[in-house]
Amino acid sequence: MREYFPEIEKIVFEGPGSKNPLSFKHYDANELVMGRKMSEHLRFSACYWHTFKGLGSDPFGGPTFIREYDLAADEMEVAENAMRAAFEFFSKLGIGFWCFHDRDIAPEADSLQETNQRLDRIVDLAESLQDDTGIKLLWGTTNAFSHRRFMAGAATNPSPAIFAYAASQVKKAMELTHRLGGQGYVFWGGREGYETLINTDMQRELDHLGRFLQMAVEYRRQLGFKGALYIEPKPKEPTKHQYDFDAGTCHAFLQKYGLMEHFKLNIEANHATLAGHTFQHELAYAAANGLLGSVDANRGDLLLGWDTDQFPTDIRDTTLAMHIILKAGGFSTGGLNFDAKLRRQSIDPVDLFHAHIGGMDAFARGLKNAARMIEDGVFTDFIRNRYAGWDGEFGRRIERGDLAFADLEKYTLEKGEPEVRSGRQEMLENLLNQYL
Ligand code: XUL
Ligand code: CO
Repeated sequence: MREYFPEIEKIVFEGPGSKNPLSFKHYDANELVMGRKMSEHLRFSACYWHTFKGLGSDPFGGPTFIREYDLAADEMEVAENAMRAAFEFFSKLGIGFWCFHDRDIAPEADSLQETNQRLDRIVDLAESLQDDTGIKLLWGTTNAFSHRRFMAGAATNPSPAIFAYAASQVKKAMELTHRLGGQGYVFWGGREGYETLINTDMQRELDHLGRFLQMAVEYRRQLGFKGALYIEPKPKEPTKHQYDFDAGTCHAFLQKYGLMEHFKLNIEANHATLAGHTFQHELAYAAANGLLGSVDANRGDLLLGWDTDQFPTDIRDTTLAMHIILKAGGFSTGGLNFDAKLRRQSIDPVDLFHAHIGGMDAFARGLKNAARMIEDGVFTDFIRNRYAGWDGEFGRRIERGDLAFADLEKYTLEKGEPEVRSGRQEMLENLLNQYL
């Protein structure tokens, strides 16, 4: 069979002392961390769109990457070659999962019928490649944002016909995800937002989005799809304001439309920072509200205000993220999907390997650091002690709802000025650095 990465051997763990750039220094799939294999904790996934369909273009220039699998004349042959190249890549990298949008794996044809037939054909191939390699689908999703019909949104489009088109697309993509044994299905509101309120009925659009997702829940039940449904928050880009702004906004939305028990969140690092939060904040908010589902692992750039989707390399970030994920009990259906792309000048296929190896090693270090932080218990103990007053009788009575304002006033008049304590931030920051 034709190879698309002939110069690359299977990437193996060689340890931190290795000088071989095409090896893992920290990610050892079978190493046990807190009693569980690293591969099971981290559940790494590669994404189809950036890794195989992103070709280095930016708003100022076209593609810079030339890929072997793109060279066939027929577009379906290109699609099949790309799928074979993808599975060769996943196998050589030793990554257990992948993710796709419907339109990444098969190009759109002139009618929905024909597009769906193309999808069936390509999913036949994906299914057999999954069977051959044991690589699994982390989640599937729909691209209802690139085609011009979706310029004013999909589920939030002013036109019910476009809402229906998007629903038809999601229905098909859910079926394909189910067929491929996908462990989840993502809703990222590509253009579910607005450019200006002068032409937008926000209340109506939000109600439509709520109804759309209720229909997705109904269809999940009908299909017998057992995978999780996720919303992926993002505050802006491509629209000026995206309705799924951040974890908090999605939480309110899910509650309003009766969707809390059906959805979790797919938290993306660069979307968190675009929303003015840290990656850690979004994970912590999701975990605190039972919404932590999956992660799109990447990073932004402090000096650029857009979604640069770079591969994660910052050990502090991966450590703090894994600390929250481990404390929340780890992933079940979710995982760490590299929703990240090569820089425009990284034109060689080998750059794809360097990028993923770096991301996997960065999260492996994060995992090991976070496990030590949890095993040593210093941060947990500090936080427990900081709130210890709430474990006493008085604190418990407030939490239980036994006391009212008048009782608290009486307590305060009796006890006088309360004691204050240092938050010890600098000491804890120094301590954190000892784990990195
Ligand atoms: C866009 C983004 C998407 C979703 C899937 O910013 O993150 O690729 O992850 O549609
Ligand atoms: Co994403």
